[in-house]
Amino acid sequence: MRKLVCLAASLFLLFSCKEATPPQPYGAVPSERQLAWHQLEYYMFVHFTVNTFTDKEWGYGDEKETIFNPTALDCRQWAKTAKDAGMKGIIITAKHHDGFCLWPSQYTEHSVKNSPFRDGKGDILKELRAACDEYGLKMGVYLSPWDRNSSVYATPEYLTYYRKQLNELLTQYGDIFEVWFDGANGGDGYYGGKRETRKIDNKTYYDWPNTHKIVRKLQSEAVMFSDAGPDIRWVGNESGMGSLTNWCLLNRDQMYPGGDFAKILGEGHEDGSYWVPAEVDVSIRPGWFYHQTQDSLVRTPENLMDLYYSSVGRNSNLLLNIPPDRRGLLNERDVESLLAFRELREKEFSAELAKGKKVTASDCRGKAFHSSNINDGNPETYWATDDDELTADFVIDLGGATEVNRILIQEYIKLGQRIQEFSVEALVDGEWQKVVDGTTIGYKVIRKFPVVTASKIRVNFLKSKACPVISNVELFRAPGA
Ligand code: FUL
Repeated sequence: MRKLVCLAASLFLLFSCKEATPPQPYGAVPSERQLAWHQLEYYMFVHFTVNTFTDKEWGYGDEKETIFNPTALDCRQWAKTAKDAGMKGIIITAKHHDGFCLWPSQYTEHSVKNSPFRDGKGDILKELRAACDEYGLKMGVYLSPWDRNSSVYATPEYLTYYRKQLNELLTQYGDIFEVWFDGANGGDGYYGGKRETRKIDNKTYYDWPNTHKIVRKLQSEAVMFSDAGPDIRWVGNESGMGSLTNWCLLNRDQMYPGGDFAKILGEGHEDGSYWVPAEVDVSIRPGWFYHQTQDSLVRTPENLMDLYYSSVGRNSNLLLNIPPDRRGLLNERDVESLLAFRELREKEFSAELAKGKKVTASDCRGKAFHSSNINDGNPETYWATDDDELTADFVIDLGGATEVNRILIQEYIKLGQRIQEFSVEALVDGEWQKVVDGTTIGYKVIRKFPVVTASKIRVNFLKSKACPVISNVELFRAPGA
């Protein structure tokens, strides 16, 4: 009898659902290039330079080009590993703080062209491009603004040099998906033999707006990363921790790379006027560059899984650094851990339980926005409530007692990031039990909870800036408790 009443109620809701117009976007929304970036989720960082051969993290800038001598460099091995690991691209340190260039820049002698690598005829960017194309990966570049080798660093002339190098990178190596602007600057360096400390004003020296224009002009689809965007922001730490509350929004106008903003960058700004989502950059080893002494300290697959939850699971992308060793290869230990992490991830998310199950909601904006859109596998359809319904819930009927311990939720971010507070409950033996308390959602959140044997799962949107707009919900029974 109870079942019949429920069926009648849901049929009533379905047919009472009216024709309606879509919700208006709320606040800042992502650009096309940002939407494409969100979907990448997980990609590789490659830190490689003279440091690999001097065992340093920050080269001083006085390293002889001749020390750069990888004996078996193979970008195809990097790309194959990235592909096998389930990553979508590779971002390479074309030039780190030491100023040594992995491509034969025509504007400096401090590059591969004066090293024994490929008898001075080598170009790692070119080799990486070919490897990324072969494996269907995107390619990005890191070009350190701080240059401890350049004699003109800290003068206006350096800016011209920096931009010419950027120009080389953005015109000679095909499509670039992300340009990484690092904010680090420690002051002292070789600087063409002066060996002194050079202070610059992070806010004004680099004239970022005009550098950004170069990127937009030469690679209109590339996103730009820095502490302050303009497209993608640093998450504020290098330990792999995205923030549980994570707005894709930022008041970036007063911010700049190298400023003191780490505390703000995790959460972003709830009232931010620009869409600037967070990227979690973290290394598989304690250092960013390869050091043999750290061979025993490679993150385990389980640890990488934790990183995945604290990055991709918290509305951020994961940029995981795998530093090549002195051979120019990703070390066997790192590769093994990466591939085992992929297997773990596949097992973790292999049993999806929500797809095709009946979903009923407290409110329906109209037929096109019915709650059945949240588990139809189509990211372009979504459930939305009426404009004035800022609190709402939906219930997924699992069709019988089912073990579940993970939930994945996505907002339809083309219409902005709206949810401020949500909770998840499970119906266990006829009683609703709360399993998750949450704040923001955004592109994606994945939350763990102890296994419950539930017949239904209810997601409550408790506070929202504008009517909830949800494109996808998935439930899993991951191995373990
Ligand atoms: C930092 C740099 O100083 C590190 O060496 C590394 O490149 C990291 C990704 O960014 O700011």
